[in-house]
Amino acid sequence: MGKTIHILNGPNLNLLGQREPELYGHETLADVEAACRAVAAGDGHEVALFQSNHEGKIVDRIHAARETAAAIVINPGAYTHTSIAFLDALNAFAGPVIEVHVSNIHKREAFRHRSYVSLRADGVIAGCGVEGYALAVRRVCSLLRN
Ligand code: CA2
Repeated sequence: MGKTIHILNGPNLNLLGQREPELYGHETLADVEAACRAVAAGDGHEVALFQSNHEGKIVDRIHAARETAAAIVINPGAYTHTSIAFLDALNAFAGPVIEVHVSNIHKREAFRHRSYVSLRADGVIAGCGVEGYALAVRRVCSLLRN
């Protein structure tokens, strides 16, 4: 198993920092990647950030992670609430999985309260803004240490 932590992002998250800052903040995915890299480096891990608006492309990335990743941090975006394909792919990944949501999905519409990915995730961080990604990487580092 490689030492890379894969940070996967679902649809529309390419817009982070560009739209709806009241909900998703001012930081971009590039900022997220830099923050995660700094945390991971402390434990000698690398990070690889990927975003796609296409469900199958993320499924392919999860499959690839089986060979190349030590752990997965995933914000599935709206696929959180619909994608059994993500759940099935993540179930085939052996390492730690942490699910991240920038907003607090439990404070929002009822349809956002259910997460298929949570059925596999070892931990869930929601409502901590983009800081949640770095918190997730911190948790992954500690799980990989033990
Ligand atoms: O809170 C989260 O991180 C979400 O995963 C974000 C998804 C939403 O469908 C989930 O229910 C919760 C939406 C991502 C949209 O990202 C944008 C970012 C900036 C501007 C517009 C959309």
